[in-house]
Amino acid sequence: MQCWDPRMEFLPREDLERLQYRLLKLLVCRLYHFSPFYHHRMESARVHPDDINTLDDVNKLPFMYKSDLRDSYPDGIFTATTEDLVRYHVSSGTTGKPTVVGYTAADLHNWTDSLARGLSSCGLGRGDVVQVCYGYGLFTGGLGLHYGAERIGAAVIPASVGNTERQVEMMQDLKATAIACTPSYLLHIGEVAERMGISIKNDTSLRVGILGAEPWSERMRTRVQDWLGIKAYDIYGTSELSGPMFSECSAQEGFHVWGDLALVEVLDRESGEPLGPGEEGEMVVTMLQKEALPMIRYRIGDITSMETDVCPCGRTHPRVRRVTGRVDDMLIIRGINVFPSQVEYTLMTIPEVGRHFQIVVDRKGSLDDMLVRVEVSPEGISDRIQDLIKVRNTVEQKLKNTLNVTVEVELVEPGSLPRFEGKSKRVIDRRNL
Ligand code: DLL
Repeated sequence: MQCWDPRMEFLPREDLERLQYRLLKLLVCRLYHFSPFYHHRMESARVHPDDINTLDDVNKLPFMYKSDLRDSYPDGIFTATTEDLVRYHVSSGTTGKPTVVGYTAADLHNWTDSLARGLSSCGLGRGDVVQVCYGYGLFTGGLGLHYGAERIGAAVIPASVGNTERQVEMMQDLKATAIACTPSYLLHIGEVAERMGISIKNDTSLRVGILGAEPWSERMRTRVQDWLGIKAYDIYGTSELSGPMFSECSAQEGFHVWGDLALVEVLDRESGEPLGPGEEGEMVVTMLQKEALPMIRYRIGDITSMETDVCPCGRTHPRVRRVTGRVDDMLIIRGINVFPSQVEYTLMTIPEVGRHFQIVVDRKGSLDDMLVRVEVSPEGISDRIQDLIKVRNTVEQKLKNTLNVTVEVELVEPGSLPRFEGKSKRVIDRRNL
């Protein structure tokens, strides 16, 4: 089995928890005494470093939110001086001011190491050729995966996004064995390859996909693996935590959150109470070793559940299940909560439905109206109107059963919906326009 840091990855659980407690205590002491922001936060929450005496005491600490980063734009809550910084990344700021993340050399080292562990646990190493098709630049995906893949001794193709035909040529010519990109971009690359007369499964050396930066479903994994002949692994992260950090291992049963670097909690969204293994709630992360921008109990807003048993691969670090969406991705349709990931999961169970869909939400009179446009798959194509009506009715019925809300379905031609090179935008909500 490939493994980057066996001593740490297989550390007995009690030792790991002891280490986490020590790191937490150290972090809290450092921030309380040296950072005016964290000092004030802890004082307001009436918590002192002396109150942190077990790992569970983490729940005495106040939460942090994205707004803390925005309000302190660009570097108001950094805990390292500019002399100690070696990199910045900046988030796109689609919902307001951008957020800036600074890194010291040690931060970059740990970030890269977390990726080296993840990539090795997906079976990659020396001799592999990793085509990195996440955006390079201010987005963390490109550079993050680039350095992670280099650290394990793989050869990197820093392809970034776009110029998709060229991507396919490079994949063939340089015999890429792995690709790192968003799941939506991989779908696009697969289709472009087919139009070029190239089957990724039969005509390339690709065997691994490191796919993340947006939600994708288990059903989509099955489809992508069957179609492209690869093993598709989920990778998760956010710029505030460093970037892509936590990926699945060969077991493909959720991503490992490296416990020496991060303490993860899954909490009930309303009460803030901790949830048990398998219970779905909001992920909250404390970065235990970050120097420039430590995050304490950061409420990322992502929804998932945690597994605390030891992974079938033997690694002892906690695992987090697929992120099904963000709290703010949730659509409320006539009072019912709907996640786009539920729509994807349901659609991917229907063979007549292709790989692409779009959700359009509008208001008709005083009622919310949800339309799901789906591309038909080759199995679903027919010139008999009755066949198409049957497919549409099946899709409507299955969506209604899953979502508990009636939605209208429109079948559209293969290739007619937008394709994405980075994160996909599958929801158009016209209610607030
Ligand atoms: O998307 C970092 C990244 C790059 C992760 C490459 C994986 C691969 P941000 O742009 O800050 O950072 O967006 C972070 O994207 O809070 C989630 O809502 C979503 N997200 C990231 N990975 C996944 C995933 C990067 N595997 C936000 N599944 C997060 C579901 C994901 N959602």
